[in-house]
Amino acid sequence: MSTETTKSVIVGTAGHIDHGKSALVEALTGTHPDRLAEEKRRGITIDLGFAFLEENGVRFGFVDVPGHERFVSNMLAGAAGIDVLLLVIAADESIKPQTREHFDICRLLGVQRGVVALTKSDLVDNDTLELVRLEVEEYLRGSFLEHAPLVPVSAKTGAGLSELKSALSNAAVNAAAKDAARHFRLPIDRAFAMKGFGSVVAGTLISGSVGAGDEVELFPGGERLRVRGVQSGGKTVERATPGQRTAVNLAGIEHTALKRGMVLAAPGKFRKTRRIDVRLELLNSARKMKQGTRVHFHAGTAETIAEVFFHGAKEALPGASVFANLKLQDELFVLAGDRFIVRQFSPVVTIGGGVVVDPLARRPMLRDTGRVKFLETLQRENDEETLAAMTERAILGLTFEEIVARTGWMENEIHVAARGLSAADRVKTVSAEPLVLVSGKLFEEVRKKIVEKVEKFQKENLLLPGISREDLRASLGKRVRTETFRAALDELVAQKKLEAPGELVKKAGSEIALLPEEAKAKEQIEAAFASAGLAVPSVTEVLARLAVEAKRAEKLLQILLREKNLVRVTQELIYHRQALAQLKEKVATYKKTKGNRISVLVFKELTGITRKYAIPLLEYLDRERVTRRAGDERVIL
Ligand SMILES: Nc1nc2c(ncn2[C@@H]2O[C@H](COP(=O)(O)OP(=O)(O)O)[C@@H](O)[C@H]2O)c(=O)[nH]1
Ligand SMILES: [Mg+2]
Repeated sequence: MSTETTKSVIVGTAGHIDHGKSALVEALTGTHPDRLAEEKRRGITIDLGFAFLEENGVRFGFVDVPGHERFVSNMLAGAAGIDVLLLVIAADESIKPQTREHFDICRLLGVQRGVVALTKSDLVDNDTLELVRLEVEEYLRGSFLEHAPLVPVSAKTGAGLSELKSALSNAAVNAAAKDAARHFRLPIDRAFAMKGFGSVVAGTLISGSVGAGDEVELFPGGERLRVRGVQSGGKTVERATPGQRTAVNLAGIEHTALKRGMVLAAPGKFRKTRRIDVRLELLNSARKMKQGTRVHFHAGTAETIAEVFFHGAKEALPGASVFANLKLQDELFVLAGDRFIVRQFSPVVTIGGGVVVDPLARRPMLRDTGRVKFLETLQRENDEETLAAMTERAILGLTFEEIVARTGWMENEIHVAARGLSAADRVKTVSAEPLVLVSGKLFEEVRKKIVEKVEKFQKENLLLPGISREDLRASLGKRVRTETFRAALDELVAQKKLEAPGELVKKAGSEIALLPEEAKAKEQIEAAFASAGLAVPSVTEVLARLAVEAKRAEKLLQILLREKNLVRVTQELIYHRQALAQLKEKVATYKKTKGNRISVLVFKELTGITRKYAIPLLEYLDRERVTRRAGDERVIL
């Protein structure tokens, strides 16, 4: 191990009450971990205690837990972040109920390594010690502690302490370091006020880093808070990195609004949840669990009640490992990969635990037959497979934000996975920035729908040149994202299946086919307005003179308007494009020769029209920003 980088490791005690956990922590660190007056008076640990030790280049943070069965929920809050388990078994009592329960919990929480301390070795003779050693070895066979060192110690005489320290150091070397480069997450296990500082929260920093000046988000409430200062391992630091007990001084919030179970996290990235899909493992000692069973649920430092629904099964037998959907009574913040513990509703004993597979799950539905396969894919933890499976099931497509909230991945991880899938044509990137992914199947459906809608529209509106983009978009409904629509349309245009001139979309190569009498009528309409100049005839009058019936005449007029050869100035007044262009020229010439102000009267003289036409035309010029109204006059712009 390099000497310049100090490794930070959390050691958590576990074991039955009175087996000497707290005394051992004191013997190792010099700090007695019991903090509360009641704990000192009664001589038992009620809540979590903390102590620090630097040894062999490792910064140890000790979390000492209560052994009493009534305080297992406090124990759970402390067990959440531990790297190395210090399993404490008194040599004069051997394995007792909370030895088993705490050990089950640590195993279910995925703790990977640890050391066993056979405490109170001063109270027993060698034969007893050997007997206990054999019992413990037998008990741990097949578990993650099978090959862990068993160290006899005495907090009273100091025997075995240096062996225990080196055993802990060895375990620390092999402990996987928590990653400071990931998103910041600190499950809170304590909140208090400190004189002169204000609100402080503390917990084991499990991921990312935090420093003074950072903005953080408080879950589940979502409050954005500013970090005033940070302590790590009991010392003030610029930034706290993972694997240490971390205290964060927060601005802008009362300490009474903060409590155990809340989480501080990187702001704006995550979502709280009430429905999670999990892999649930039942202990052999548990009872058979039925659909809808209520259990106590613990994740990180949080605790709530959960209702259990099995995917693809009606019940789970002791020792089983199954996929389940948990409906949580309170909203929590968990990420995929987080471990949890479930305890029987009553009497309260630990019955199982597992790992969160999808933190933002939908409620279980019978017709959702693909869910188990989906969860199996997620559990394999291959980024590309996970992203492909998530995209497959996203009926609206998947946004960058959703991916972060569901996976906790970093930006570059998401982009790498998305690029890989796009290149292999397994998902469609319909927008690169911000990233939006849809499945190939969904994209093809949208393409197909677009072509169908355009064809249907053109069939029903033979005299119209195409459907407007807006109408086409609306015809697809809300279940198609705008990004998906745009990408699909662009692709259809690029492949020359559709054309999209201006605001119109039409089949490639389609032209309006007019019958000879329609073509003639269309010319007549245009000519009527072209020859009228500014004193235009009424629309009804023009259309009535044609040889085609009213409905077709109206459509021909629409074509001329769409082609912009005719322009609607008001509901009643339609002008030919040329007449309006000439008018604008006249006004421009007037400005050059006579100045930039013109009254209605002068405008009427200039154009030779009556008030009936003059006012709407001036308003039209205002809208076109050729003129601007100023009292009774117009300013020519
Ligand atoms: N003789 C002896 N007594 C011990 C030793 N360690 C702890 N004790 C005593 O055992 C009792 C329980 O210890 P404590 O650390 O509070 O146990 P915890 O409940 O596991 O934290 C206390 O009275 C301690 O003084 C030891 O190594 N030798
Ligand atoms: Mg204790």
